[in-house]
Amino acid sequence: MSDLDGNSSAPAGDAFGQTQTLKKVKKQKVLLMGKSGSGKSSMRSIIFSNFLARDTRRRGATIDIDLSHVKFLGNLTLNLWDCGGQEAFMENYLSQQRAHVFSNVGVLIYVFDIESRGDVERDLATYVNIISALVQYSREAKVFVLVHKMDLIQPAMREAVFDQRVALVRRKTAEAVSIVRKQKPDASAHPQSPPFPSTQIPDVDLDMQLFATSIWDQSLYKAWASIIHDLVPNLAVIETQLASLGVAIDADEILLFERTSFLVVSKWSSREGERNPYGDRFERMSNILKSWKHTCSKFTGTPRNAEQFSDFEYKMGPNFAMFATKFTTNTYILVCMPPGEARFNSAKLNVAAARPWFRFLDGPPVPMSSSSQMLAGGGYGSEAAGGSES
Ligand SMILES: Nc1nc2c(ncn2[C@@H]2O[C@H](COP(=O)(O)OP(=O)(O)OP(=O)(O)O)[C@@H](O)[C@H]2O)c(=O)[nH]1
Ligand SMILES: [Mg+2]
Repeated sequence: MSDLDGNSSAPAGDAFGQTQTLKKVKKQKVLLMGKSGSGKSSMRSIIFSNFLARDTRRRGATIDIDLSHVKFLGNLTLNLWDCGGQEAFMENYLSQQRAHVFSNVGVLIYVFDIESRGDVERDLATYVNIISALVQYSREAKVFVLVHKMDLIQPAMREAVFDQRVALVRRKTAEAVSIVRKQKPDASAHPQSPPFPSTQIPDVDLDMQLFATSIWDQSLYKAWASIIHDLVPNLAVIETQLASLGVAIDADEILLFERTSFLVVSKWSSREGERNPYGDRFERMSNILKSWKHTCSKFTGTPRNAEQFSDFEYKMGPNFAMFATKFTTNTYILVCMPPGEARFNSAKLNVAAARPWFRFLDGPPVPMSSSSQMLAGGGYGSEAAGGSES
């Protein structure tokens, strides 16, 4: 089976012997836009190319569009369009390249530099033009607005500054959408959509989320994990299987990370885990494990993109225990649980035994009988490129 975007699906068995339809391949066009210097390329290189935040100071401005294909898990490819934000380029995207840039977009990420004093009006005007073009050519696209460089705002002021910007952006978005609503529908702008009668107004209510971000803390991971979350194929299957594993090993919490970006793909919490008062613990773990990976690379002399650790254990006396371990080719898994040596060791063995049920994360589904044989043979698939920019 395949749809218009070249995405395809196939039936496959799950951990519990049921047949589910697993999507094989999904490609998503992701536009990264915003004014020059707002921090687009910096965040992209930190999340997907293992840059440190301080390395980004040396980055030059992006010329025109920097197109990269990010393989995220085995079955999701992000076609990331990092669009240089200098005015001449922006004008060009909105005029000559309009159809080329704004057609078939799955996600638009618009980055506002919160520190761009004086330029706010101009930035907002550009944003309105971008939203209008997006709605014209890809009215189903999701929009993520990142209010970025929040580290430059005094901590006590951050919430108020963010709320103020959110209100402004929401108002401008509504304005942009209403302008498009008033325009005569142009069926040629949506070659894949059925043409609508000229009296019928297309539904252009935007699916939009806003985040306060900075490359200097975990907020970047929260925003990008949300962006990725809805794009990951087979999420329901992942969630069900993670929950079954969590219950089987009596864990408090399980996190599944993509191996290069360390973004949280999925998570499960027990009732006890849900009582944890630290709401930002998931993105904090992404940040901590990625920093630890960088430290490993520094002390072992291996390249930052190479695999650096297979196992990380932490036992906090009578409070809790956790381990993070290489799981499938494209993922790491983190398990947090009550203390106890026997429980800990048995959980590690069970996580290893559960690997075949998550093989679909690495690519096209394989029949469960053949993946079980692989486990019996001691091998676990071949290492494939995944989760990194090309
Ligand atoms: N303080 C602070 N600086 C940041 C942050 N993110 C990026 N920067 C800095 O902003 C500068 C510009 O970043 P870029 O990523 O090149 O900006 P860009 O949006 O790609 O710019 P163009 O390619 O010209 O469109 C760099 O010096 C970064 O180090 C942030 O969260 N906080
Ligand atoms: Mg750039």
